Amino acid sequence: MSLVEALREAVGADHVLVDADVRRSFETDWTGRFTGSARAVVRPASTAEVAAVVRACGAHEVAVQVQGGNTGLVGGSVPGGGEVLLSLTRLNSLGDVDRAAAQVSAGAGVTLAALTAHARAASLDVGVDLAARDSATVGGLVATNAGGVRVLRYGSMREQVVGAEAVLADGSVVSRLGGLAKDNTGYDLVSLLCGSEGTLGVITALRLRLVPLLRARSVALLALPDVATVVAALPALRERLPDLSAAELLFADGLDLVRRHAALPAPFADEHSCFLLLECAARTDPTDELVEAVAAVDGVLDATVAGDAPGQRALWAYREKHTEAISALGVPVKLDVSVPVAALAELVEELPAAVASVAAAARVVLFGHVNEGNLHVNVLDAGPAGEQVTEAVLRLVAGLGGSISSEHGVGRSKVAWLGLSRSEAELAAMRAIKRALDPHGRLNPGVVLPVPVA
Ligand code: FAD
Ligand code: 2HG
Ligand code: ZN
Repeated sequence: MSLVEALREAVGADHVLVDADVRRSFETDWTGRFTGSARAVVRPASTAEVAAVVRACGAHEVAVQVQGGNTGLVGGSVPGGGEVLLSLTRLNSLGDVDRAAAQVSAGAGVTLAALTAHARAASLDVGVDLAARDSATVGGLVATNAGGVRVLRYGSMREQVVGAEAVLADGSVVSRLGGLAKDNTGYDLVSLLCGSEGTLGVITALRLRLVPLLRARSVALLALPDVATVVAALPALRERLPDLSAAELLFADGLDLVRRHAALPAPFADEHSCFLLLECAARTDPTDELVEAVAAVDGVLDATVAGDAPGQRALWAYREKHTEAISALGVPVKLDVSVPVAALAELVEELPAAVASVAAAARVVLFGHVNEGNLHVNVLDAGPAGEQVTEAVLRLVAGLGGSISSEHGVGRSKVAWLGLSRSEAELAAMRAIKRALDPHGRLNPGVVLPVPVA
């Protein structure tokens, strides 16, 4: 039996897409920077079908490219060339919310928006939120250990995971969906899958922790002179605001770009260079506590607080529209780094010169999640110097004791630079784990680790 015949037998002929035009949207990533051709796109609807696909690919010695919502920003969701692309969006079942445990089971292909709506209907909420919520799937969020705008309060995606079901490279299924709050029975395979970017197993379902639904919100946008002032304000803000859920950093050039892209008004009468967006969420209106805390911040040049939902959405738009506004201007070199918070001001100060030293005409747009020292570095108009820009930025970050990937993952784009953030001993341990679980290198070859996994 040919591979395509075996795939049709596994998932049904309607869900094996071989036509080049139909495959195309699956083969290019969200940024438009990464593309690769797949032998076929396969759309299974159950864990058993995923296992059958993985076994069929194994029998034909063909690799598998795993894909959820294809919103990843590091090239890890599209083929290198010649793989079978396994799209998981049909694994979209949602279990009843278990209110006693504050947990829910979800198929890997459920979008973050669908999960959130489901949790909220049961008066609970999802701890993670990010702008790609309408397309990003829970499988992808766990596979990348996504962060987003509420890490400050609830942690990254790993912290929301109670259990998982996954198909391993040999087609076997591991399943820990029982929802036990305590379970110390050896190696934590579920945790290992978090952040493994599809290289150790195909996640098919998850058991997720939910958080209280806090309906009362308040959002503030502060203008401040510089990053050092923002960072200096953080400890007092965290102390005074037990309901603090988000602290996001913006700069004038990014804000201008978003305003032009989305036709938004200026937030303040005067021009300012640096902005901090804060959100508090609570059971009762947190506006007064937020206003008092903002008034006590040293160095505030201007501030606006929105207590009502439309005003809050308007302030969040300045932050959330950065990614699409940047992409509307071209394909950026997209870097996602973190440094110790104490080094963030130094990083922001040194970045433009580091980029200009290798790409004089490049335009740098910065924003990020300030509490975690997480800076998103988007470089437009780098021309042929994309790799030099990457090297200059990542070496600067490593020199400041930072990470070359804060929340988006390694994907294909950071593989060559992993040694800047991981020691040789760590890399050897990672390779050993990969070889043990995927000895033939069938799952997402070229993602996280180079091929061959020596
Ligand atoms: P994909 O893009 O399809 O895949 C991402 C990786 O996970 C790939 O390596 C893929 O092989 C693997 N994978 C996917 N599904 C599975 C599965 N079921 N089993 C095993 N492996 C799998 N990220 C953040 O961390 N924080 C943000 O704030 C944030 N904001 C974003 C805003 C926008 C506008 C966009 C476009 C992206 C943003 N992202 C953010 C990046 C992206 O949304 C996340 O990385 C998300 O987790 C990807 O989910 P996905 O379903 O789209 O996965
Ligand atoms: C965000 O925080 C995302 O909005 C996307 O992580 C970052 O576009 C980016 O560089
Ligand atoms: Zn981010």
